[in-house]
Amino acid sequence: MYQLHYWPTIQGRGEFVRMALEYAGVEYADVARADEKDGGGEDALMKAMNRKDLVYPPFAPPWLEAGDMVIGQTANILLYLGRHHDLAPHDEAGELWTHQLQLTIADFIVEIHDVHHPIGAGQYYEDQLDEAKRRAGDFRKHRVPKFLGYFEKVLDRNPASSGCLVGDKITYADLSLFQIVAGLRYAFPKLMRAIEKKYPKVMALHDRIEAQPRITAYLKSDRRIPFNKEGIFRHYEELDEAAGT
Ligand SMILES: N[C@@H](CCC(=O)N[C@@H](CS)C(=O)NCC(=O)O)C(=O)O
Repeated sequence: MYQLHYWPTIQGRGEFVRMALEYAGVEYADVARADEKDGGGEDALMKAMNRKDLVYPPFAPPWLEAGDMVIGQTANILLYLGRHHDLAPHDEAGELWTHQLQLTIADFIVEIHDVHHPIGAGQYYEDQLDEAKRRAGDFRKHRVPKFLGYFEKVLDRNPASSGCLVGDKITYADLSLFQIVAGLRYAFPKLMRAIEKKYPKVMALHDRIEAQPRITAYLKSDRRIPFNKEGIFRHYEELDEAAGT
């Protein structure tokens, strides 16, 4: 059985892996989410991170333990899951294209995070509020349209015209794009209400993923951690407007 190692109280980057595991119907242990008495909790994650016996140590959570392998980097974990659970095409070009889309999503995730922490991830939000406001204006005006516009274009150009990003089947990249839309709606509700209609294919893909039976069940379950102010997607009233500056 797979062991997912990630922070126990946030969706964060771990959620992109959880979405793939849940959609594939794969059994996994979300290690740090177990009770402390059963070896879970943040301490367990810290302990796992400080393991001295790992010859190939991951840089940061999430990582996935699959048999003897310890696989770090969200996009790399998804590359692995895509291959083993039919969540991506099996030909080289299709596999790389899906991975490329995921790496672009990874870039977007960094920018989404940096809106509320533009100066330092380890510093309090309140201590970088002015910079966060400036960053948020630029993010809303330039970066959200650029990324969402890109994915709309990819959906539009998919030769299979399937409504999915790659070929005619749901891949982990589609699951990740769902999570991006869900997160942006939570963090920037005013902005999203104002701009969503410009990206009809992205929004339709979100709805289609949400309606997949295993995903619907997962989203209703207590395995899905609610969005909160510690994750990557954070709702701060002062960072959300219908437009950018
Ligand atoms: N590029 C890595 C980034 C991993 C990462 O930044 N993880 C965060 C949690 S979402 C973390 O714990 N970072 C600790 C740090 O950067 O010091 C990935 O996509 O998995």
